[in-house]
Amino acid sequence: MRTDLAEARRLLHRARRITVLTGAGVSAESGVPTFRGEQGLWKTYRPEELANADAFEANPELVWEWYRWRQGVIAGCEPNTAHRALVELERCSSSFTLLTQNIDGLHQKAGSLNVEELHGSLWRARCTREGKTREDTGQLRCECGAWLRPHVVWFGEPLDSMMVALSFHAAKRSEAFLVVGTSGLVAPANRLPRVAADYGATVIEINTEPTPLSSAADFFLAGPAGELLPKLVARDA
Ligand code: BJW
Repeated sequence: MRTDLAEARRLLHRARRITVLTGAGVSAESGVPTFRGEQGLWKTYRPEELANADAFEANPELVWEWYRWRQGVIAGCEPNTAHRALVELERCSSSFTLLTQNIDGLHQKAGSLNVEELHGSLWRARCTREGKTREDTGQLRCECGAWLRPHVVWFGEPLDSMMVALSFHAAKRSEAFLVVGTSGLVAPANRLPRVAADYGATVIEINTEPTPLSSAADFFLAGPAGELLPKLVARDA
């Protein structure tokens, strides 16, 4: 595994098809708490208490209250230089797919266009009876009388099958695959970098810490995404 940013940049700019997988670390410099680690959201709130279907069934108001609190925190956050570098990378690429595990919407707020939200969106709700999704307007119940729930993917729930198929397809055909700010602990997203590597992509990981994905990466760039991504994406450096 190499750590040479200039060489990683050269290979990235040569790639015709680019896929990026992001996690909570990409939004950390915007002030959005990550899940795990010292400053992680789950140090304060245990996921098994709130981010799962059983918890919702037992106490939907409490789960909604937690999501509303997170909406409040994230509504005050702006995209950072990492999000903006990915907008620039998309603008200059002929084929670009951004796969994000984040539910905060900051990639879209920055201006990214081709974004797949693998774990759903903090800003959408879904009817527990009919399955229809809508913008979250603060309502707790659907017109049909059933509970609305956050349109996010909790543990043990399947991701959207079309999105999963699209993600693996993108990984397999990419020439460069960037993995940014994810602990690489959560399946199925954590399988994508290795699949991309197996199909011949140059895999470039950016993280403040090594992860279980680092062994599959050709390059590991250690440091904050907001600092390293602009350097990696810059054409005239
Ligand atoms: C920086 C930085 C900076 C910081 N710059 N870097 C055993 C038992 C039960 C289940 C399983 C099991 N084994 C496997 C499973 C499956 C399970 C899973 O993977 N569990 C593992 C934890 C073991 N997966 C699932 O259940 C998934 N579904 C599934 O598999 O379905 C199968 C199925 C098929 C058919 C029918 C039924 C089922 C669903 C996973 C859903 C994950 N959902 C969450 C919550 C979303 C809602 C919410 O937010 O409330 O998604 S969990 C949470 O983790 C969230 C994230 O998207 C996800 C990944 O976290 P991420 O992004 O990696 O964040 P962190 O905090 O972990 O890491 C941050 C990283 O950034 C760190 O590395 C830092 O170093 C770095 N960093 N600052 C760069 N400035």
